Amino acid sequence: MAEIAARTEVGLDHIWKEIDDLGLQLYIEQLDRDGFTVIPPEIANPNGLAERVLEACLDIAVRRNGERPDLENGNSQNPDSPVGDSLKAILLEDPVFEEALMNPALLAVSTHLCGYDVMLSSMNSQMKGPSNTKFLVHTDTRLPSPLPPQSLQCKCISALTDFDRERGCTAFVPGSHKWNRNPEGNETIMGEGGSVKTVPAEGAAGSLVIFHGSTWHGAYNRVVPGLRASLHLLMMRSILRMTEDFYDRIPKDMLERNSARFAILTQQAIIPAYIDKADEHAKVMRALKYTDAFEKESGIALPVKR
Ligand SMILES: O=C(O)CCC(=O)C(=O)O
Ligand SMILES: [Fe+2]
Repeated sequence: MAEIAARTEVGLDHIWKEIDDLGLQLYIEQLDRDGFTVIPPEIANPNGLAERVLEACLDIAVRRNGERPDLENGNSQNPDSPVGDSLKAILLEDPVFEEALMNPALLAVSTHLCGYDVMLSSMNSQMKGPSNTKFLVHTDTRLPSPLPPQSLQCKCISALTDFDRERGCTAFVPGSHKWNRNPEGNETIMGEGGSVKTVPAEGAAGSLVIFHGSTWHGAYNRVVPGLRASLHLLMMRSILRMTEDFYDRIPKDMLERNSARFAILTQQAIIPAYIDKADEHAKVMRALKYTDAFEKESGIALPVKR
């Protein structure tokens, strides 16, 4: 039964071709088995993307906080936070973030998990220094248990500096995405006093960590000097409410220099709540403009035209 349902899923042939072309088969297998995967820089870091993203993030930190983070020896400004310091809402600040969103490996794997109507919900950068505060194990799907088996959303974490356990990388409970529930009690605690066994998502700078919305995860404390830098993209199915608002906020020239898929990814084809029939009509027509352009560009019909 599941196989028949899967074959009728929109764009399935396209996505398998993308996965094959990019050499991602093994990583998709790991993702489906363990709930997470780490794609190496050879595939996930075209044209030194991560290095350029890191530079742009450091520049934003200077603009916003007046100080350039010291990756070698610095501390978080917020050392009690397990996530360190966040730079939020950065997509519009530098064209390199458009490239980070359009990274073919990121899109292929996000589409495998969430379908061709997947959208960018938020993009932020994190810089984390040494800390003792425990990062609690959680899922990113903000629903009470039981969680649905399909991924409602997925998180893509681009490692901008090396990721390993002592440098405070992301931690996963392999296979937990199949348990369809959130961790509870001491399942949320890693290490002493906890009952979950986590594994580190290790990889050189330029690697891309991607995980299913129901995968239990947290992060290890950094125990060596300096900062771990990462870029986090939350990708969500289009029926959900997005974290950041890109609707009608993407400049025309940005839409023009990118593909029709970029407009879908940046929420241009959503239909926000309407107040009357005329408003509904206007919003549907606006959405259709972007949906049609995408369908023409890709030959892929989006699942629902609302
Ligand atoms: O910082 C990390 O490695 C994980 C953070 C996290 O929980 C997330 O981005 O969903
Ligand atoms: Fe998370």
